[in-house]
Amino acid sequence: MKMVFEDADLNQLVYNALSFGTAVMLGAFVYFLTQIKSVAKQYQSGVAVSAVVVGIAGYHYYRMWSDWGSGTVNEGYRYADWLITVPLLVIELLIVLGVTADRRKKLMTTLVPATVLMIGLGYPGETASSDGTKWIFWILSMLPFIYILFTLSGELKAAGTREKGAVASSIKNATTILLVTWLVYPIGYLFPVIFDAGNEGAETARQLAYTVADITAKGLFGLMILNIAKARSGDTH
Ligand code: RET
Repeated sequence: MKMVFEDADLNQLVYNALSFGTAVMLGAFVYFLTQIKSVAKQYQSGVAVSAVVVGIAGYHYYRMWSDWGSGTVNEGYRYADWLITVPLLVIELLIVLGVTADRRKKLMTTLVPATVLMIGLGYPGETASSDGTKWIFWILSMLPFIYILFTLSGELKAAGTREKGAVASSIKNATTILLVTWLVYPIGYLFPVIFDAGNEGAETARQLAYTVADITAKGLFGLMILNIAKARSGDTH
């Protein structure tokens, strides 16, 4: 078998993680599909978007896993995946957050381009081999990242205090998941920079960090979105 890494154990570890990612995303896809009708009509599109996100990710994980198995790695799948799914995650959140349609539109017109910019600026750094280039694109990508996190956490906090009971607590849970998981990405990116570029341990840590963060940011976050939508629909069990 051709391997991406020389170290067979690390190679296998990443291979298994990508396989696990594929399975979770596809399982979550089926689950979210079954849940769309369980919430009130105006929130159904939020749950549908969750399904679309994990469906798209399931395909990309399948491609990354099968490529890894044949000894090649294409970081383009990961970035193509983020390019589509990160704006969708922002949209699904805004659908269930209970902001006015006007405010939602305004937020989308700044947040969606910011997510595209963040991912677009990350890709040249991710594929560069020099540490200097990686740092430059990291810093550039951090600017829209910080803007997005500040804006979203402000909206989430406002919604958390505006709402009561089950809706408020489900919004608080979603806030925690969002803030913690999104922070993993810029840290994971830096593993090969901080350690030696080409260091297989650092590359493995990066792949595992991205995979765990993707499962949490799409799957677990999708469950939180579903909880908010259910609480809003008056169905709190
Ligand atoms: C990059 C490049 C380095 C700097 C920053 C990054 C941020 C990436 C993020 C990705 C989020 C992905 C999600 C996927 C979920 O499905 C591109 C690694 C800031 C925040 C939420």
